[in-house]
Amino acid sequence: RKAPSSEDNPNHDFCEFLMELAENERNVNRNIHKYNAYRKAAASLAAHATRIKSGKEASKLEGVGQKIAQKIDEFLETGKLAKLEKIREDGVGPAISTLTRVSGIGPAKAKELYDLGIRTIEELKLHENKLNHHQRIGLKYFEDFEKRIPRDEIKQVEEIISSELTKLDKDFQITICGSYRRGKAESGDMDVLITHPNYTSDMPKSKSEALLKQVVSALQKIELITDTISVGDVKFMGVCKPKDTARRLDIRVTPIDQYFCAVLYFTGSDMFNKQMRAHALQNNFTLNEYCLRPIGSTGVPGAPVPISSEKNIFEYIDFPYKLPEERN
Ligand code: DCP
Ligand code: MG
Ligand code: MN
Repeated sequence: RKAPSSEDNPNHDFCEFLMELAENERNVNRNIHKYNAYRKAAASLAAHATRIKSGKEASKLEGVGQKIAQKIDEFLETGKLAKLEKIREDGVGPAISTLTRVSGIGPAKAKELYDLGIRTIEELKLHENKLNHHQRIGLKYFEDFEKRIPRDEIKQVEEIISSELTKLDKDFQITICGSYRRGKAESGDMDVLITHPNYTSDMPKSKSEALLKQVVSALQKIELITDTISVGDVKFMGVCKPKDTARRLDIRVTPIDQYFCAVLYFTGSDMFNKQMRAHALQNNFTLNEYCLRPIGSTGVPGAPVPISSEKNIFEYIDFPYKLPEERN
């Protein structure tokens, strides 16, 4: 599937205005239904191989209803959308979109800041006291976090982490997940999954917490990790700086017997995960980042089924196997 804004998508201008309308629904009106509806229509148009010539033609696509068809006609006739012009002029949506570019700032927080008169990143820098720890780090590295991470750099970090962990214990296993595992040329952050054969799900969470601490400390020591946003018993969120640019780094620890469900979840994409979980439910299974469980006739999930590979999860729920590259 092509990205809605990709230049080689013959309908990219329609997709762009739909995505802008979507953002506005989420950020200003807090209407997730309309947000999803616009995004779905944009995805349909992006998947369509030829240039759409009218609203009527567009309305044949999945997720494109009468209202969106009218907007396509208006855009084809006038080259713009009155609704969008108004949104841009009003300025609330664009200001909120700007503020939500800071890691840790969601639409609600952005609206709160907007109501305090803060409109731009420059103005936000004068009001750091309004931000929590995560948001301050987001602001501190604002420019760096906007930069995409090339595959090569992630590969180098993988090698560094792998060699550090081997020094701690040769049995540590690491897998870089997220968009990197899906084969993307560039990623927004690095998603590192760690497991160890001696750590199983029947052990207390303190075991996971200790492993995570050990890993994070080692990476701080070599000055790869520079900041911690948050750290719990299974998840670290923070910052690493392999070269000149600071990068967002997520680390998860999983028990060895939950590794395949963890790797599947952490590889994503988030849309793919939603699809696959819905498919699992249709086949009377419940799937999450920990395990796959059959749902009995009473509607209660049973014990987790044993899983021998990622593919095995697809087999249980009768879902055609997809390579990581195909999970977008
Ligand atoms: N994930 C999910 N649902 C969420 C957030 C994450 O299922 N709400 C899963 C699927 C994601 C994976 O975790 O692919 C990693 O999350 P990221 O936010 O790092 O997303 P990606 O790695 O897919 O993309 P990016 O390149 O932007 O980091
Ligand atoms: Mg990622
Ligand atoms: Mn991530």
